[in-house]
Amino acid sequence: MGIEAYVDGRFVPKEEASVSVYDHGFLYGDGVFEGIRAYHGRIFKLREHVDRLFESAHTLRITIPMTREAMTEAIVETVRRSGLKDAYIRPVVSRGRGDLGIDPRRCPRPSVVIIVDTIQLYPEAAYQNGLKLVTTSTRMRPLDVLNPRIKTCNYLSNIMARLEVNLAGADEGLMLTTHGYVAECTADNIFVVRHGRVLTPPAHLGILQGITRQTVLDLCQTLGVHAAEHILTLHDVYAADECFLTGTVAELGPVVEVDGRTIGSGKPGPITHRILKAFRDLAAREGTPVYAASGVPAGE
Ligand code: PXG
Repeated sequence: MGIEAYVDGRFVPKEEASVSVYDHGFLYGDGVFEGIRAYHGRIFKLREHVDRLFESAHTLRITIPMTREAMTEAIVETVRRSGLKDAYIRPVVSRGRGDLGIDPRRCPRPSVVIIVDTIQLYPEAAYQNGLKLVTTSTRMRPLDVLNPRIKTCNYLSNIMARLEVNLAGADEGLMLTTHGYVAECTADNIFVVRHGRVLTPPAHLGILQGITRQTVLDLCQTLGVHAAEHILTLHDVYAADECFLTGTVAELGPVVEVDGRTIGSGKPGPITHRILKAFRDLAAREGTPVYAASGVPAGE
């Protein structure tokens, strides 16, 4: 069975799935999206992702033409039709089809697309050997320009940063606020470990409030590991005992080098490994079942 995408209420083979060239998501990046994972036939943190999608759209005054329950069901159904147990899911809602002008009033109906596909994982070596980061000269866009909490289809500042990462031959890029505080990476949040304490930049600084980030903060509490939001500078990162990134794709990615400085022992640290294991255990047992409802066991 070929994979189908959901496009405005219809399921279309992925090769044929498309939106109009007049869609303002394409013309202006005027839209919002989510990146979600399914593990072993269960969708991880689905409610949190759907809530964030609706909140992002609400701030942009994009009225998603379906309820949260209908969106949730459409996501589950798109995965179910794919037959995939481990999947990457990409709901996208754009302003919709308009004319050649930015005015959203010309777009009567937002477009809703749900793409499901296999997930391209980081190689296992990245988890064993760790990632190398560089700080990018491209800063996080300030809160009063475009709030980074909104997961918009406009990723250009992150992409500008990613170009710098590629040029440097690094694995990921660390982005600072315009005041020089550590914010996040181009597609992940960042944590450091120092003297047994797990620290991550505060949400109010202007970052994407990652669902993996929140899961890690919650897991630390369960594990009895001290974790807190804290303002961080590059010095704090360079001097950390451990450092790791969090994101739906990366899960927890250990960092062993930042701007040519070795972090800690230069190997993924024990606290990072402990939290990664707890995260994988949680992801393996939690989540919205995709196949159980249709009578097909959501087994291994
Ligand atoms: N920061 C940024 C800027 C992100 O885009 C995260 C943090 C992590 O958030 P979650 O909720 O996933 O823990 C993200 C999200 C991709 C891709 O397909 C991934 C993201 C964004 C855009 C593309 O690789 N990650």
